[in-house]
Amino acid sequence: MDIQQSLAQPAIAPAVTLRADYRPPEWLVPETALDFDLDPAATRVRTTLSVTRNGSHAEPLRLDGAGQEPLAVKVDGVLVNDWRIEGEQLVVPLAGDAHSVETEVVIAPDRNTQLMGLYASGGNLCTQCEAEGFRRITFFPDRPDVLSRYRVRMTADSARFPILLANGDPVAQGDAGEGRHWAEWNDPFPKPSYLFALVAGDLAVNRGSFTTRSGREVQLGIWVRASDLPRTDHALHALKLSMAWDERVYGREYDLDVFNIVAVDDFNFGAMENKGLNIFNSRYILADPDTATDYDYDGIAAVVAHEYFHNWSGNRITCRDWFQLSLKEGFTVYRDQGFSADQGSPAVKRIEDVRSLRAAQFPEDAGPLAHPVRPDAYQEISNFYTATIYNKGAELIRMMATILGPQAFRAATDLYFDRFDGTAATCEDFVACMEESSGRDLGQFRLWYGQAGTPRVSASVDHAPGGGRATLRLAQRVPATPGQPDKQPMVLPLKLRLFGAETGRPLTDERLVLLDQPAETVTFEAITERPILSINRGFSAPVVIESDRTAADLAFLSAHDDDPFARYEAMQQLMLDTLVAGAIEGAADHDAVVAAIFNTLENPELDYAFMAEAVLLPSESFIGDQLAVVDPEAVHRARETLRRAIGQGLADSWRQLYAVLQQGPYAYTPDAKGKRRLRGVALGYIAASGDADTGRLAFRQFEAADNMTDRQAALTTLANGDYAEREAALDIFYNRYADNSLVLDKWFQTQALSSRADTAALVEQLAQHPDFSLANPNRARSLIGAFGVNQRAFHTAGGAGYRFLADQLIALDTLNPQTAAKLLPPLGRWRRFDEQRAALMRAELERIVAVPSLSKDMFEQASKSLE
Ligand code: 0A1
Ligand code: ZN
Repeated sequence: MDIQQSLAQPAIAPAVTLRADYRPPEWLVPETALDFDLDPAATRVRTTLSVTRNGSHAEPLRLDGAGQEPLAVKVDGVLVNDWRIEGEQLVVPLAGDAHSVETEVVIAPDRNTQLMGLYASGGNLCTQCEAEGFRRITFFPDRPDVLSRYRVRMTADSARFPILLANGDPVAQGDAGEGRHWAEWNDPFPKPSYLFALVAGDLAVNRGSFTTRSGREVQLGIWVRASDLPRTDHALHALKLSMAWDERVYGREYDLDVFNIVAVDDFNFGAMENKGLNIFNSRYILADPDTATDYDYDGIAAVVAHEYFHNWSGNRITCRDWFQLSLKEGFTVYRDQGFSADQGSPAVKRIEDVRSLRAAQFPEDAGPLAHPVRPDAYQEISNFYTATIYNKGAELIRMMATILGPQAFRAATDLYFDRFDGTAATCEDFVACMEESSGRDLGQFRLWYGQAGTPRVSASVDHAPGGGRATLRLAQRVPATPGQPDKQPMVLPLKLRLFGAETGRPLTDERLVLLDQPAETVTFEAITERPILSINRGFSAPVVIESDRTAADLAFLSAHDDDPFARYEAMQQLMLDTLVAGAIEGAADHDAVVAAIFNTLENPELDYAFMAEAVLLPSESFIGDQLAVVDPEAVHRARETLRRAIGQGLADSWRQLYAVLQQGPYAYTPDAKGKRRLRGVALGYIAASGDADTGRLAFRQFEAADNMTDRQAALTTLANGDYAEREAALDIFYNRYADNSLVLDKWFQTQALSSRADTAALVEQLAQHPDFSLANPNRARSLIGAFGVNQRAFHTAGGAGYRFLADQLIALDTLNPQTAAKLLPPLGRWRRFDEQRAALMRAELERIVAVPSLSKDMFEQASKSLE
């Protein structure tokens, strides 16, 4: 009955699914009718499938389940008993080529701690079916290439669940007697089971409408608990902007009469694109100036857009199998990045996206969990919702757009949407459309889908003094990754330009070089002064550039490059070189960095948001990634020393900026956001200078702030230091927001990310705090997830941080394997550390793998991390 809610079997050599084993489904399911008798303790699900044999074969119908026993099985309306359970599948022999098959099960949403399938959150009922959650609701061929039309009937207690929502359009509703009511929804678009959704609850709605360019009026609704209603306007606005943007930029219109979004507090990921009924983690819906930062506002708009864009890139055209996940995710991330770029500064957006690629995807690609954008094998598909599938996948689309150019790319996406509408497609289908529409050969480009690892490109320019020709030597190397020892050269689209070292003028136009050989030279004529190379402009390829540019050349580019990304990048490289020298040698010359920052702050042509990005130092983890063996304390010292030099060397500039950037009442405009961001950076550098008034200054900002961005910036500064005001600020913040779980997450996270020496001990204490709970994924991530990426704290000598993380993951795995497995990767980076740390980290991984009845999610991640 409800044994389906118990967790996975002991993780002894879980089965591996191979991409090469793909076979079309044996049975199709053109129509699905679901009848839910909803109750948190025992929900009865009656399912009627119309099934048709696909091709000529004699195989029985196989329906996926997750441990549940069918209470009854009917074929063409008649009870049968010749069915059997094989593994987790219900197998029903069928004589003809078309039948109706009915099943009935009872499930227990209130015992569902995995948050997959039908579960309870905040007293409401909701679903999450991607990737394989639908089988936890009912028996079904739970694979993305079985597309079905769904009709859903829900009956529930009228007082507890006054609102009943499902995919598609509402059809009818009525009274069911005995205090219960019912509603029926119909989705006319065939869809895979992972896009199924229902919500039952006591919800209030912020309604809007959008008229599509062909004149269809769409009713929009953002559904939340009544007290959260005032915090839904930003999401609703972002939804309307997204709908207009997709029409304008991709020619894609919405296709149903209603589009609903529901926010829930307990959610494993960010949000889910269920057809016509998106379900969101509330952190990506709820915002007002008092509780959400500018970063949160931007994240909400991006995720609302992402899920909305999936209606075409994901729902109308879905994935044939889960190995094709990046078909919908990489493309949709690329689309949401374009949307966000158009709302504000494209340069700043690109910098942010590259920063997160480097923070999450590069280490993944360099570690034990590296996998291609189109993987070849998995044990648990939930483990493949990764930065590689999403963010590197988006970079692949971006490179194709760069190679084709904007018009040809748009023509190619039109072809793709037209040709594959209503089908389950592959990454190959997408690339073939790019090729066919543009006439370009993308044969070698396809290696990007199959080869893991971040390519490294070396670049150096020769120029004889007084001579007219410059020669650029390029070479590429793709590092070995698990299961892929040898790599072939890839196609790397590199945008580049030369600048004159003497005049500061560009010496060439921007060129797009497609590096597709192991090594190549590019020549430039009529170069009359020493050239300085600007390469990978706009981050045109997701690679690491190794160049011999000096500190002086990088400082020059940081001041003169006309590509804003390249300018930022030159500054980052200059900082990184200085920090790496500091970490390895214990000291470094800081003057070039300080001077370059000064020039950036003094440049009247730059906007504040860009300045803020450009003057921020690379993170400790990213500095660590550049070292042969990471020494977390040396990295921390080098970074703090440089921060102090910048703080002290430019003390007047920071003070002046801090005063000048103070604003009147809060506004959410690009200019106001930029000012807040740069002022926050200035406060950080004032603190780094060590001036005695820092605590007072930060506390004053903390108290005077009329918005969360300023308040959180001040709190972060205080939490990182040893100020008298530190405890008071943390207490005030906690008490002020004690009933707002999203803000309490910030309270936990800010402390877990602290750069103080005692953070590891503090995090252990916070895990005992009455407000800490592993049952809520946001809360678990805010403490455990943040701690894992705090390089200094997590790697505190002695291994207490490793033990703590492993303890938490083992506990969390019994509740929610998916969320637990996502937090494991920091332990898998043991190869990057000294022997002592590596041994301690391995020991914790071994302890995890040895846990009896470990989930297959955790088993896969932990065992691969040990290899
Ligand atoms: N398709 C969603 C991501 C997602 C994946 C799995 C989930 O289940 C726990 C939830 C959401 C997206 O790309 O937004
Ligand atoms: Zn997505």
